[in-house]
Amino acid sequence: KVWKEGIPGLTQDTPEITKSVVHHVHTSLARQAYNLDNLGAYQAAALSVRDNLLVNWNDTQLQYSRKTPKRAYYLSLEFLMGRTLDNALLNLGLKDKYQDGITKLGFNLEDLIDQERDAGLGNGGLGRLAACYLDSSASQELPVWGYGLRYKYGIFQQHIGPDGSQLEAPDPWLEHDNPWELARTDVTYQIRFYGHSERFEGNKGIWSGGQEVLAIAYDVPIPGYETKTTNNLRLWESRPKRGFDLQSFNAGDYERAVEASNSAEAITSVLYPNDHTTFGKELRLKQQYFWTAASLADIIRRFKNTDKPLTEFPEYVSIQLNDTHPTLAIPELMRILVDEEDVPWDQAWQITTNTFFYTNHTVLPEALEKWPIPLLENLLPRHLQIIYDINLEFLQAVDKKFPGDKEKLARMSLIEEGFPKNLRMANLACIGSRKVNGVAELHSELVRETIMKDFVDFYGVSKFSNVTNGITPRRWLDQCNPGLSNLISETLKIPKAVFLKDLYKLEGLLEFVDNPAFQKKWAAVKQSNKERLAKHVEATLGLKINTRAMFDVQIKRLHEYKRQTLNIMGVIHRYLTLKDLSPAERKKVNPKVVFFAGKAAPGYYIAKLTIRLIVNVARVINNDPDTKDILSLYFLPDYSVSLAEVLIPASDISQHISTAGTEASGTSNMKFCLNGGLLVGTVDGANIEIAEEVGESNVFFFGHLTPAVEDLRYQHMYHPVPIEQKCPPLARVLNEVSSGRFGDGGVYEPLLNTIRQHDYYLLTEDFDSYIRALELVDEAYQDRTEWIKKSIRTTAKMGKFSSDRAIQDYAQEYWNIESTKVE
Ligand code: 26R
Repeated sequence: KVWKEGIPGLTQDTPEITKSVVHHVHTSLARQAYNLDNLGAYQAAALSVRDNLLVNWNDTQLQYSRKTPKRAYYLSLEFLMGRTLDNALLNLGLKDKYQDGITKLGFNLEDLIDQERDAGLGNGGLGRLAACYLDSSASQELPVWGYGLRYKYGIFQQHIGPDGSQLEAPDPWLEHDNPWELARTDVTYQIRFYGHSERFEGNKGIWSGGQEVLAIAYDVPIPGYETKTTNNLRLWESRPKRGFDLQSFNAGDYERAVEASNSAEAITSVLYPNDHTTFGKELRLKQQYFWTAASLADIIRRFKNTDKPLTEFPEYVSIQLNDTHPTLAIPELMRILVDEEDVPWDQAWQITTNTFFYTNHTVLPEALEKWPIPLLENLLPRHLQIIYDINLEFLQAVDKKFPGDKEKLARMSLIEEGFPKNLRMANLACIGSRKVNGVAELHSELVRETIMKDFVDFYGVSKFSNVTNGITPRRWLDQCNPGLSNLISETLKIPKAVFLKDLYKLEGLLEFVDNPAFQKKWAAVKQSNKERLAKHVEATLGLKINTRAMFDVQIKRLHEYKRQTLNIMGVIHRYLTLKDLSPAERKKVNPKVVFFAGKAAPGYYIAKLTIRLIVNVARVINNDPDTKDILSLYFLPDYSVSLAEVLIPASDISQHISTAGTEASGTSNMKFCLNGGLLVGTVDGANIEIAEEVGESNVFFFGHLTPAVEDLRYQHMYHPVPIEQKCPPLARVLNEVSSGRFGDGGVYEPLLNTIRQHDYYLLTEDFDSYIRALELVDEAYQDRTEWIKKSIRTTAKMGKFSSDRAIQDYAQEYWNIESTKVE
């Protein structure tokens, strides 16, 4: 009884809230009101909100342990969470109350929200998807936990140097205490590396020796929207097993002793900033094993607490592999079952293949993970034996089904022949999983027809399906665009919570498409979001932006396949065209502002050169008195989730212009449309499904289709046509760049040559139709009322793209889990 009375409840009234914030100022921060700055006030407010999250977190976890529902675990090397305070307040339904309390304390809640640093533990789409999926799982009361790494440094900070190049700086996001995590120093596991493996009968083995590293759990509460359910994201930190190696220390080798401790800490020190190019670095492989081994040990320990036999493991546990990064979980589970739990090999394989599910996020060949066998042999000797045993059995089965097809065996083998041999992670993920999925219809089809073709023949097509990606409407509508969210609620006469939990409800807006008063309000929200962005850019970069212009936005990682180059060549083309006009003709042109943002992998030379070109083109055209009122260009540095939250609601049109068949899905396309922005895009990824929903007349499509791409590439290879012949307007643009119109032309030659020579991403093939599509955008924007109607229709038809729908699909068709109400 004494215990029960001591358990804290939720802090829900304004007086309680102010009391709790002041309490944290005095105790947790040991500060006082008179010298409290915004940062201190943010920290105290965050701790107060955290108290509320933990009340719900405790109840949720207690419920899970008591009722032992089947659970799902989302293994992702990246969780791109962004900021937490605003989102936590919205999900708890306490934003107004805290606003009130914070005001009473003499602060402004929005200022405090701005103090928070982004948790940038991801590169781009894959990491942000994981974050949206956690929000949707908790919001739908599903027992789902995330497992990842607690990187000391997240995605690097991007600066622009004097010559316009990207410069990278570390992201010390944990510099001030992180109020959103709890260190669980009692939840630790020892993770082995190196050493040697002995084999015994029945495929058993013993792995010993080598080096052991400690994994420490940090828990991040994940609140659902308008529910008590508060799930968990468990992030692992690596530490040396003993402060340092005592043996070396006693032997007088202090340096070596500290070295070992440094190498243990190095494992979770930094997020790898490559996206779509593999590097084969040992430290990355160590990260992957460290994280999968700690997560599995934790999952198995939790399962064992239920006293159920291991044969029932798949009845209680589903594990989703976010891309191939966690694939070592497959041989690791086999190792635990066979070597440590004495489960017979065949039974262990049954358990394993009923537990895992694998999502593929890209078909680009350079992004398919492969690990050199010698590296594995040294780092994880026992796992390599297990992998060879899995492979042998698998290839025997393939040979039985397709006798004598040596080439098929070579393609399907887990091992790629060569010097060195390589382990193909996608093949291992596929054969070790119950199901494999792509992230949009077209992409899933490409998975079945290209990288997984042989596996479809072997297993049958039903193992390979699709779950189209989604985004959480809580963050990507209500939080980033409260004006629009309020307008929708007021128009449909339903509380926000109704459409934020069932996004199909937005269809109600269709009734108001032709209502002039509503159109006016719709346009006013967009306008105020453009002004909010302009204010942000002025405050951070000191630049003044014309908010009466059309805002055209391309924000995503820099990559050749995403074709930011096509966009910048289009901008230059527009600039040259405007220069050719007479002053009188120019007066008639609608002004346009083009925004770019995005990071390039630090070693990706061509992508970095593209940034440099964009920045230097901006410097010229923004200062040209002939055109600066009708065309301007900005590269906003250090793209992040928080910057996206300001940019997306302000966009009139956004660009999703990958070469057909290369962008698996894209998710920002959905975010723009949800916020009433229109798309110009290729027939690729989720663009296709968006157009299916909103109608093709509301999307500006251009470019060749996927089936044509292969043929065109073949032609470029064997029957090249000079660019002057193939695409004269683009040739002119390239020549202007070469000739130094935007600063030293020679610098850009390597970038220009990618287009002139192989043009792998087919800019010369799509340029004309791209320019034509942008002209159609201009024409459509002239008729502002028609444009607003398109915008309303687009938002109204975004129901499908809620991550709630995607998570329901995983829960029902893959994980077989059900929601449980937390009392
Ligand atoms: C192996 C390593 C270098 C690596 C490869 C690829 C690391 C990270 C990636 C990122 C990939 C997998 C990624 O982010 N893919 C994106 O996933 C999004 C969510 O499904 C899609 O919307 C997007 O189209 C796709 O590019």
